[in-house]
Amino acid sequence: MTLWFETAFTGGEWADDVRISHRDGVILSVETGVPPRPGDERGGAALPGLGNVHSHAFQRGMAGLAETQGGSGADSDSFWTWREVMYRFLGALDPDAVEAIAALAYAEMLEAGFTRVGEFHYLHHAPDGRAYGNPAEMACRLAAAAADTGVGLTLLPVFYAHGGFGGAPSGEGQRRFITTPDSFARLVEASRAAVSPLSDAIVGVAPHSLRAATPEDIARIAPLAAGGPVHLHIAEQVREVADCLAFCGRRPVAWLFDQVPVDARWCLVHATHVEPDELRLIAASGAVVGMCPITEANLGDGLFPAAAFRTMGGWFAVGSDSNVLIDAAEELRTLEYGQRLAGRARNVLASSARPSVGASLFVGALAGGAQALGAGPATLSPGESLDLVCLDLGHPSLAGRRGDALLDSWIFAGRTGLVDGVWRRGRKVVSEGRHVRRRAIVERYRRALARVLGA
Ligand code: NGQ
Ligand code: ZN
Repeated sequence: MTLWFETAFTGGEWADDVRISHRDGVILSVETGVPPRPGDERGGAALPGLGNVHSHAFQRGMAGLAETQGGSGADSDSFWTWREVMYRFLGALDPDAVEAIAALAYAEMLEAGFTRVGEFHYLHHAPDGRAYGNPAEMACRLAAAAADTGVGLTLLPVFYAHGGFGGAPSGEGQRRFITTPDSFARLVEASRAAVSPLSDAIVGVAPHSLRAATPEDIARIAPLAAGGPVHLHIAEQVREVADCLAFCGRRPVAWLFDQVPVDARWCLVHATHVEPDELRLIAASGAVVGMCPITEANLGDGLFPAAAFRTMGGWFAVGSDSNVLIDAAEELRTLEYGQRLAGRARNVLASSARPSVGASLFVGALAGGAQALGAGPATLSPGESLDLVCLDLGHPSLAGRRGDALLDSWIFAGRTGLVDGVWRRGRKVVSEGRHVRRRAIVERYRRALARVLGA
């Protein structure tokens, strides 16, 4: 069906009275300044769908369950104790539960305005650490959740071999993640088969971190991406930086660039603790920094120097990571607010070329997200996938707004209900703010969680 919008952010700019036709999930034509024709489906403000570059879908199932103090006082809780809670939770997950949880996470992503997800997938094996009959069984379940919800999937099978720098042995809690370079190559092959039923899935690879993969491992496995994206967690916690310095005398980002060629196919997830010379290395490489502001706040990671990085022309994107709360606008808002609080300033991540903070954040994350996910340029233009988010112009938060003010008001002043319809690959998957399969997906999720949590 042909779509017509009162206004649309087609590429970097706005146009009014926009008519978009499509076939087989791809945009055929975009006309501007034209009235709707009978039979057109009408909407308010159309935006290209945003990429969510970093998700561990299964962690959606434990959202809110790691917010109680474990020992005595705030000092007893850290990223590392959170990780223990997370490992205990994943110990109880079977493939059915993973599929059910991922379907809810992906439905919520679409409802929030994310149309493609980078799934950083490391929960490969059975609870006893043995591979499933199909080594990509879990990847099949993630693909099924993507098919069920319609979200675009960039699957990033994770290589995880060690428990710390220098190839330190992995722990019990990590046995579901572990592969060798050889078994990982088979897993990537099986992952390609797992996503083959999806029309436009992309497969990359993800060495988990410099703790879990040595530079030699990374050099061996990065080519398995075969031109697709390469993602890596890096420098998220100060302890990780200290351990890296103790091991090799270099900081994580500096060491990575010493050891491995990093280019625009790479996404460095977090990169929180970086010095100016490391920032310059990242910016010059064209790699995308995948910030996950809500999760980074939740885990007490620290703040990436995003303002300085933008000044250097660095590429960035956002990810929902732990999925403790899935909301595209809130990721962008949290990103800007972190910079404001740290710098005691206002309107930080904008420029004289684009003074609107909301538009600067959105345009930046759109371009960086598409690049990091190996997808098309995320514009509403002929030949591109019809991945489109429509904001409700009747919502009070958008009253009287036009142009970039729509993005500012969505991101900074929106509560719920601003995202109205979402189309993914030409299919309407969110209507009146709700995923079209929400009821069934929630029902299955509730059953799975009752089983997993023993409630
Ligand atoms: C993960 N998540 O793999 O889920 C990690 C925690 C780790 C984040 N870093 C585990 N946010 O880094 O070892
Ligand atoms: Zn992560």
